[in-house]
Amino acid sequence: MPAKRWPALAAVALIAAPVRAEVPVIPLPQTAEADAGVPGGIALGSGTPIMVQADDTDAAGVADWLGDIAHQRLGLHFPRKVQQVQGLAIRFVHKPVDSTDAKPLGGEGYRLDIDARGATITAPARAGLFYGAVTLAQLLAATPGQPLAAVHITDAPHYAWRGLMLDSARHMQSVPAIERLIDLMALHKFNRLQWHLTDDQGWRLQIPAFPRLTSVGAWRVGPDGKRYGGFYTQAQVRHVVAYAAARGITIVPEIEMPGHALAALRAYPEWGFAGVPASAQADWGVFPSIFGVEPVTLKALQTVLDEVMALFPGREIATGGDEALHDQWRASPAVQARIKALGLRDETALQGWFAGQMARYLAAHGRQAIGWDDLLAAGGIPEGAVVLSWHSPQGATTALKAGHDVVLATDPVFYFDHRQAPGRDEPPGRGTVITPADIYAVDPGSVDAATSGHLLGVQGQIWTEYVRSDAQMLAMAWPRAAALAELGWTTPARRDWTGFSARLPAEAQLLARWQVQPTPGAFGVTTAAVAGEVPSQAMQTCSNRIALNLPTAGEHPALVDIMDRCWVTPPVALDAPTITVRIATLPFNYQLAADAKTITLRPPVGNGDELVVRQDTCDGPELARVPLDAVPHDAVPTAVSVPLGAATGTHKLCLFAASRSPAPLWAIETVTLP
Ligand code: TNX
Repeated sequence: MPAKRWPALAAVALIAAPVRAEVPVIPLPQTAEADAGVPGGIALGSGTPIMVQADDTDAAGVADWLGDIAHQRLGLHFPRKVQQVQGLAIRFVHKPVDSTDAKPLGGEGYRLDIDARGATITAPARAGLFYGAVTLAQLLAATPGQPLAAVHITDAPHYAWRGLMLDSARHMQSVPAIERLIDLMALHKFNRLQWHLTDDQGWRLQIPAFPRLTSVGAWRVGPDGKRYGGFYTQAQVRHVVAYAAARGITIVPEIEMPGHALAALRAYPEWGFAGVPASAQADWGVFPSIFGVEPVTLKALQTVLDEVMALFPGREIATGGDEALHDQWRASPAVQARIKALGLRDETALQGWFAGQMARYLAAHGRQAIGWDDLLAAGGIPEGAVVLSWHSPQGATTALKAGHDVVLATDPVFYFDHRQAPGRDEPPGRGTVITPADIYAVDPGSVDAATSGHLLGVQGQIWTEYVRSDAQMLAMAWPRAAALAELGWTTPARRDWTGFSARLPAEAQLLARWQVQPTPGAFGVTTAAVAGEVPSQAMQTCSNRIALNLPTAGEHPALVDIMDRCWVTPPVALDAPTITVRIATLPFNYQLAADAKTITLRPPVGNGDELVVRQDTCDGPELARVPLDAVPHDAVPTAVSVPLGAATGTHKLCLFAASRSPAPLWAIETVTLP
């Protein structure tokens, strides 16, 4: 035996240890070994053929994709060949990968060899062939026109579920923008797009069985008094589904129930209870509206699911389940009778029962329900359903312990509606600053210790209350989704922020080629401060409860806590100054349910609303109190002069709007010192 081993050991001693290669690819491949055999690199350029084996339709589809993006985005022409090519070529080899790894590569795994023969992508399945092509595309995009360094990459994902969620209900996006999002997701090896198609503000999916869902439910009058809306036709949906499938992405449609149902209930009031006043239709937040539980309503929703299943071939169908208020169920004698008849404990258990009805219906049709982790409280995650945990890590751990499959969709860190940087140039969004580094710092595996459930992966949510354009939607997602992609794909041992940030310049170039314009702060660029000017984004909100970076009719958004219109500046030098406060009135259009009672209102002394300035803290000495009567109610920031009397020294200032009502919503844009 020992004698036989000798040759092998000698061979090992003669071959140089593999050199880990730095590759400008996000998410980082699991292994990349430099190949010193081709010092000048490999010139793959226009004229290099792409070779697929005859009859390999999977490889042919992937080759089409690679050829198209090389042509459209990189200006390279790779002719397609099916016959053998002897020289330099891009080759697709559809067969199991000989991996030296103990763990065999699954269907999404691939090997990419860049060497004297060109680029060879070997994978057992279409998904792997596609990801090999994606890695090659990123390498080509990183050094356009230059030879590629020889490298051998073996790669496979850490998690099975690498998702984004797009809210097309609050604001909708054009089909080309959704397809651009899909392009970029594919380029970062995402494989799920949860498409949030219904919510209180709009029903966006054409359902021929119930035409009013779109003729009525797709339209509303927004806070600006303008009619807003639209929907996706079945033909458009089929197009998007096929477009995504060609790029390895399964669309997971989401039909919200039983809450977030106002748009459907405006269309079919008989499916629920008393509606909300027309003026409330402009609101964001959590509405009391909820579907009823009569058999006719459940049947109608299952008919909707029939149409959904016909459009979306993927296994998972999301049925919402978040933020359902039970007041209307509590107040309804019919619902109460139903709870009794079903032998249920209460409304919470009824929501669990409701979710179970839908999950069983989907399961009977070979599909799998997905729901938000609010359902845990309902004791009602139906067996076999996947849990989307936005209350993670706690929600995730509870669900995992109960044996469920879980996708981490944690708020706020995986919520891409938050602003990305503290600067005033960021577009509107929610107020917590979530940077790519914040996302990268999450360790998804930490929730999975010692549970019988299964962490499927990670998902980033693009909620769109404040995302009013296609361009902003893409800019909210990227580059943050690149950080998330790496959490989903790359093994924890391979991840490090320094390495990731070294790859961000290549990422920025990639985004530019795909016409995404990131926000100024997303890559850490800060705009120079204007002397003496303190924008709201540079102040603390006093209680930081629901801080939003809201659009004004001025040049910049204003950061305001809708639960307490009160700000504290950084320390500023005072010398009996008169400061200028630019302040605007914004619509107060929020459904806050029971939380509405907890809004902090600081009463004025006079009849009208007032701006109050105090020294150091909000209970400190009062420096000024000026009426706000002259400020027009039109969202245009208006300059108000505030003399601070005899104040001297360096102090923080607390500024708040004193008022008796939550409306209008006072929002400070800037404070300027002389
Ligand atoms: C909560 S998270 C929601 C959404 C909102 C989001 C941002 C979750 C499952 N529901 O309805 O869009 O916060 O405001």
